[in-house]
Amino acid sequence: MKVAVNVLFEIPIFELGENIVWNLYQNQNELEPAIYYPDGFRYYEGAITSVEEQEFLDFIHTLDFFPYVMRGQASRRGIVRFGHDYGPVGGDHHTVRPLTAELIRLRDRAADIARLSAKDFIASVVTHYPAGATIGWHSDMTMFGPAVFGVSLAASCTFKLRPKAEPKKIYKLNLEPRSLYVMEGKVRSDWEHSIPPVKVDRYSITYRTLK
Ligand SMILES: O=C(O)CCC(=O)C(=O)O
Repeated sequence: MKVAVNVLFEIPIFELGENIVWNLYQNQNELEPAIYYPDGFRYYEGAITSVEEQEFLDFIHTLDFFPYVMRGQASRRGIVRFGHDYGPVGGDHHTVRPLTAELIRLRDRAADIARLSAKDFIASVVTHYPAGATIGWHSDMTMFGPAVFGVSLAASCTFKLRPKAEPKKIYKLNLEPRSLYVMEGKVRSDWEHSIPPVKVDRYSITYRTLK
């Protein structure tokens, strides 16, 4: 498994349009590029195997997704919440089930990799992004605790991050299927994230604690 080092980055390397892209790959030795992430962001490729991914996808395909509604507008992405009910999905309220055995297994695996306390992550959201679906700029609700983690399934996507104080400074990375990311500290409190339109079906499973 490729474990990324979590270090503060400092140097904008190149610019794309009006956005300064802070995606830094700085060769510190010739074999392993050092990857610089925003403070509090951690990324682990290969957190689960392809066989496990397929098992989780089989489980996911049994779920009924609700379109996420934001300010009266149904988005293309669908969600299913587990473990904690924090209100209607836009207009559509649905029953929130306890975390299933599959979700607990994935949570425990991911928390072990990320050295987080698995049992504290009582809220989970499974999100389906069909081709063209996005998630706009946001940071996770303040009712949730200081660490959030997510596992990506089925396809990669671009993941964008920007400091709330400097929204034009956008940091981009690729989230690979079967990878795990963690957001805590500054990237959780002082940054926003978004996903531009995905090309093909992608799923994510996000876990949160409550304050
Ligand atoms: O799909 C993802 O990995 C991101 C999910 C997300 O940002 C959210 O649920 O708030």
